[in-house]
This record gives sequence, structure tokens and C-alpha cells, in this order.
Amino acid sequence: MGETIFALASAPGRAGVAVVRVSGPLAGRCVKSLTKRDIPAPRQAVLRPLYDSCGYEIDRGMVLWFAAPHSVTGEDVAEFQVHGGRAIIEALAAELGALPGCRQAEAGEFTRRGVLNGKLDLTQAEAVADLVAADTEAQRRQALRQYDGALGALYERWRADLMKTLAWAEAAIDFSDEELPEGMLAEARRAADDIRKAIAAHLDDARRGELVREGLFLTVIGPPNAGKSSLVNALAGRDVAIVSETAGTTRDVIEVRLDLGGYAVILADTAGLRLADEAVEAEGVRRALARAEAADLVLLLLDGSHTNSADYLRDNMVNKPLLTVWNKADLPWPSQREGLTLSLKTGEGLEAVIAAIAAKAKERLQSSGDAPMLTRPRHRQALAEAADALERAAAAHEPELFAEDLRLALRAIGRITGRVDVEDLLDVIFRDFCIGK
Ligand SMILES: Nc1nc2c(ncn2[C@@H]2O[C@H](COP(=O)(O)OP(=O)(O)OP(=O)(O)O)[C@@H](O)[C@H]2O)c(=O)[nH]1
Ligand SMILES: [Mg+2]
Repeated sequence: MGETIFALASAPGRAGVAVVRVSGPLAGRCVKSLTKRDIPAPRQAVLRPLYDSCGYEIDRGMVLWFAAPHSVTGEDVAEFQVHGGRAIIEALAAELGALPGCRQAEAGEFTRRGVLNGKLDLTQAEAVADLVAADTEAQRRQALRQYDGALGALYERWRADLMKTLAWAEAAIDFSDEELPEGMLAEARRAADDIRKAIAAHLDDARRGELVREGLFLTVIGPPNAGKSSLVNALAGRDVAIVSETAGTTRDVIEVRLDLGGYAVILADTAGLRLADEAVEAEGVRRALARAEAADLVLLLLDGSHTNSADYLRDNMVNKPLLTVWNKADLPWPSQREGLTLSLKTGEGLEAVIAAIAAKAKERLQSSGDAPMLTRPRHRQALAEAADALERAAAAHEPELFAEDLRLALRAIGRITGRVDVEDLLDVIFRDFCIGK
């Protein structure tokens, strides 16, 4: 039995309510010691005064009891919901910390214990972190889906299929042809290839899940003075970039994180694009183009009142999907303009620009089917490793080599969910394995 851990589960600082969570074998002792009463019935909120070791009342609050294994960590868990004042939280922590065998939890330790006790797989544990960090609707939805186990279930299915395939291959090695059903090895090879194809299709996702999690890079480019910084400020709802009538005001790339239509977007303001003779401005132009090149989405902002607004751009066009917007609609324009029109001075057209960006983000990030999305480079790396191993397996003539590559693929996928006890599971499968008679 491990140590008992405790921590403030709600955000630090002053709040209406604070939640202190305790997990481990001594959780029951903690409840008794703080309430001077017996442990309440599991999963029922009870209101109790909480006392320090000298018998003075610290606060009164709700006490919740979850008996092992029916808790988030799989251990005995107690939760104290108290008034969210610093002194209360500190007094509680002092009392809990004074009990021998009880200590402050480390970051992520509750979830970690949940994984170790089989309450969650690793993809679900990652989803807990993503749920807590979710700023936008798309992030929240994706994290919740992963927390529900959709991604883990997909990987576990592949792992189970691979396990079965490996068992066939092992049988083909261990037993003679007469003892085995005909074509078993060929069947195993076909199954392995089907899994390889499924993994390859899953990997070929244009990084949608990762982009939802990390945010989509949107870069605003355009000639000097078009109103790029004004647009970035309008979208951010605050003055992040300097706006002035001097062309060439912005030099550095300025970044803001936004929620646009439910998607996380990292918006970048850049230097106006033109042939600059001054060194600092030229460096700004270089950075602007590099940033546009690396972006997921580029918004080209042009000044509609200007005759040759896009001259420099025509020769230095970035090779990206562009959203073209014409600004300064409040001024007289020499000609009719194709695309979205906007006046940042009056605000006219801004809603339509926001909607257009959100639509582009959606187009880029929304998945076509309803298969769960790969959300982390860690998953991608392990799956690529598994796909490589399966490709080698397909080319391996010797059944021994074929089996060894399947084993490597299995291990790579097992690393994603945290289940790597391949040998143990193989034993189980082999025990029930019926050699065709
Ligand atoms: N009339 C009018 N003026 C605008 C509009 N939008 C921006 N401006 C003005 O245009 C000038 C340039 O705006 P900025 O936002 O600094 O332009 P920029 O594209 O960031 O310019 P650089 O950083 O120099 O490349 C400022 O004086 C703004 O007030 C608009 O819709 N109408
Ligand atoms: Mg600017």
C-alpha cells in the first residue's frame, strides 16, 4: 500500500468553494480525524464541522467519501468542499500533512494513480489534462471524447487484433502444418496488412486533432498601412499591436491567442510587405513571409482605397490558402473589389470576416468521419513506428521474422494506452487457443 496524498483540487486563490482531495489508505483516517466522526456513507454529501488537532473548528463544509475501488484513483478517496479562503485551505493542509503517512500530492499524481490502478488508460489521462486546459469548444469536445475512451478503444482494438494475429503466427512456428488449419499464416498476413492500412489511414489526418489541441496558426499579411495591426486589435478585442498612419510601423511578428468560432487560433500580425531599404524593416518583411509560409491559414489584407495595393505581393506571393479582405471601405475606392470588404474604422464587415475565418478553420479542422482524432505527437510517433513494423512484417518471409515485427508493432501501440504487458496477454490468448482438429 502506498502513501496517502492530498491536494487542493480547485484553483488556488480566493474562491467561493475550495475542494481538497485525499487519496490513499489513510483517507478514512483523515476524515475521522478532521470531522471527529465516523466516515459518512459513500457517495453522499454530508455537512460536517472540520476540526484541527486541538479540537478547534477550522470551517464547516461538505464531506464526500468514495470507497476503493470506486473512486477516480481506485483508492479510498475523501473530498472536502470548504469555503475557498487561503487560511482555511492552509489550516486543512497543515492538519493533513501532520498525519504520518500523509503528504502533499505531486502534479498529476491523482490521475497517475488512476492509471496505475486501471481506472484510466494513458490516452484518457492525457484527456484529463486537455479537458482542464481546454479554452475552446472544439478543444473541449475533442478532449471529452478522448476522456470517454474513444481513442484508447480504437488503439486497444488494433492491439487485440494484432495479438490474435501474432498468436496465429506463433502457432505456425510452433506446430507442424498437419496440426494447423490450412492457410493460417496467410490469414495472419492478411490480418496484419488490414491493421497496417487502418493505422496508415488514421495517420493521414492532416494533423487535425493536434491542431485543435494546439491551435491553428493564422497570419495576417499585406502591404504597409493596409490596417493589419488594426485588424489584429479588432479581432483580439484589445490593443496588442501599435497602429499608426506611418507605413512600416509593425516590424516584429506579434502573436495573440483567440477563440474564433470555437476553434483555438494563434493570430499573428506582421510587417507590411514591400521592398524595404532600411535593414530593420527588411528583416520584418523577411519574418512576415517566413511566418506566412509556416502558417496554417493566411489572411491577405489589402487597402481598397489604394490603386496598386498588391504590387509587391504579386511577386512574393506565399504559397498558402488565402483569405483576401479589402479594408478601408469607408474611403472612396478607385474600382470595385473582389472578395470580402471591410472598414476597420466603422466596424462594417468585421462580423463577416470573423465568420469567414471561422469557416476556414472549421474546414481545416473538422474531421470528415466520426473516428476519434489522434491528438498528440506521442501517438503519431508510436503509430508510425507500428506502421513501419507492420510494413517490415509484410516483407518478412520467415514466420519468425514476421512474428517479431508483429511483436514490435504491438509494443508500439501498447505504449500509447500504457498497456505493454504483451507476453502476459499472449499467455491468456494461447491458453484459450484452439489448434484446429
Ligand atoms: N479610413 C480608414 N483608415 C483605416 C482603416 N483601418 C486602418 N486605418 C488606418 O490606417 C493606418 C494604418 O493602420 P495599421 O493598422 O497600422 O496598418 P498596418 O497594415 O498594420 O501597417 P504597417 O504595420 O505599417 O504595415 C492607421 O492610421 C489606421 O488608423 C479603415 O478601415 N479606414
Ligand atoms: Mg502594423
